Amino acid sequence: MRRTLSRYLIEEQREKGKINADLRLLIEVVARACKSIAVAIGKGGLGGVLGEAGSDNVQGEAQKKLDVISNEIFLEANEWGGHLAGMASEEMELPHAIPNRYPQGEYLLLFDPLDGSSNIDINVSVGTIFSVLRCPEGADPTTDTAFLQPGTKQVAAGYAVYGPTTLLVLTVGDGVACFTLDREQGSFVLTQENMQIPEDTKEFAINMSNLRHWEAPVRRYVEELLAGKEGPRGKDFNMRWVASMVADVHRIMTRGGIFMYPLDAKIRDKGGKLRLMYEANPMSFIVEQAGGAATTGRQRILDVPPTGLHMRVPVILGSKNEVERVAAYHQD
Ligand code: P6P
Repeated sequence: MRRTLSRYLIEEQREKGKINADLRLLIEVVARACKSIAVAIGKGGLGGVLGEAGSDNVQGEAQKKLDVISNEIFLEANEWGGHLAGMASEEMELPHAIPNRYPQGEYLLLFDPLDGSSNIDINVSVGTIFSVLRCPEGADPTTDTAFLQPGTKQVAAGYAVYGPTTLLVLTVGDGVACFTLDREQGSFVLTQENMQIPEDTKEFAINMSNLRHWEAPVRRYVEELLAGKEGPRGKDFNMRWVASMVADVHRIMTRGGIFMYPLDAKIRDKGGKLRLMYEANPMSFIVEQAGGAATTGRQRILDVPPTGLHMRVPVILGSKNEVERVAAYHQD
């Protein structure tokens, strides 16, 4: 019996009391937005949506047309439902207020509408990452402060992968479920429940071109992996780097591994490459719910106190035993 996303959410709400009707609506609307993004991406060169938008985002990065299109899809899909107090996006400097003509809800939605967009023009998997927080009582959702909560406060998180299949991976704090888009029916169907990341692995993911810029603990860890069977680890390791966080994380969710975007000399002044609020926190919530671990090297990512909406952090996540080893090397 096929369990669609809607049925799974109804069960989480009615049988397990894990979510309420507003959060269920929020997740269903986000899933629908991801379907629209998948359609836009799927058109590729035929839809006139490839290439640069001719604008820069708050990070000073050139926006792709699809970055802007995906962001618009998220805003339009989510502002009328009455489930949100506000939204924040990698593509917008300030939070997006819900227009007065719509009712306000209790949740805050943070998202990277299209992560890995540098891969779009070369037809490599990209994705959407989202995180859900409660809006604090009396907080003004048009200012950053309402959003600046540690990752432990997330009530839901997920990502969509736009690849050979379109997947939605979701946690509401009750384990991790994976849904595959049935393109004929247009519905997400549960294809894996209670995803678990193996605690050990033989596969690591890092951009090796930054090796000379890494801090000593990361260099030590990676050099030990490269030393293989003859080295201190006593086994050979394999490497994968898609350079699309959603694709790299989904591989780890599926077969284990360790993903690292550590601090390096080039990005030290920015605090890291990946953003805490809508990349590291949602992915860390999902990874921990699947029995994995996620650290900056010095601190559990979900405990990091945010100082800004677009704050960056080093990210080391995946198979628990490997992540803990890297954290231990940072203690030495
Ligand atoms: P690099 C994509 O631009 C991204 O934000 C993540 O999805 C990905 O893991 C990382 O940057 C890739 O960075 O330095 O290898 O291009």
